Amino acid sequence: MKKLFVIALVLIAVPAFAQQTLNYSWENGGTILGFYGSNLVDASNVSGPQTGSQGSLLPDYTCPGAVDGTYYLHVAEDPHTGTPQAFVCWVDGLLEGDIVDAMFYGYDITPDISPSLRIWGSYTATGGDVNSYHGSAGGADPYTAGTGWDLVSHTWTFFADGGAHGGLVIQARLYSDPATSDPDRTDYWIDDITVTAPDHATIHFPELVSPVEESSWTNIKALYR
Ligand SMILES: [Ca+2]
Repeated sequence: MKKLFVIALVLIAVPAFAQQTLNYSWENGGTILGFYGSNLVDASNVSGPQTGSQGSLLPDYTCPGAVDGTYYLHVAEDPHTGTPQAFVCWVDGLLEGDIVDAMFYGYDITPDISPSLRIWGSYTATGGDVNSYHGSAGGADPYTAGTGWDLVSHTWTFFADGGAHGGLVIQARLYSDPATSDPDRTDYWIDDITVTAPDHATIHFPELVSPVEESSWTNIKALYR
């Protein structure tokens, strides 16, 4: 009887799928996997102190450097309009009911007011790529707290929509002030994303794109002239 009880406890303790947890903090020189909004601009891999704009209502501000390692991500909203999204991770190969947990740091020095960031998600089509948008997956209501490098996190229960959805994009959403019609721009910094997903899924983070891959055919020919 006692042995049966122990077996039952073990069965309860084992999750349905083994989980994997991966971390990425832009140390490979990557930027973003994609974006939404033509005003998501100047995605770049940076290091050390960075000074940028908070829009026309607030003075410029300076991020002291990476929260983890040496490098981190910079993006900007220019001009202010809508809610631009930077795609910082893509989890593909997900199944109905899978649990995906993600967190990253966004830099914010203004408590309770914009500029701020949020963590959000969107679905991608089964068999599609990171840009095969298939609807919002929701996200976390809280914004970055405004204390410097602030952690935002969310847990999604994957909705496969009968097999139409196969992946989840994890986004950094940008909220500038004023939300529209600002003559200035707002700069944002992001670092240190950690994602947990089932073993059968694939977690994609930004990679360094080599100059040759980015070159036009003309430039490639010039390299070998
Ligand atoms: Ca880093």
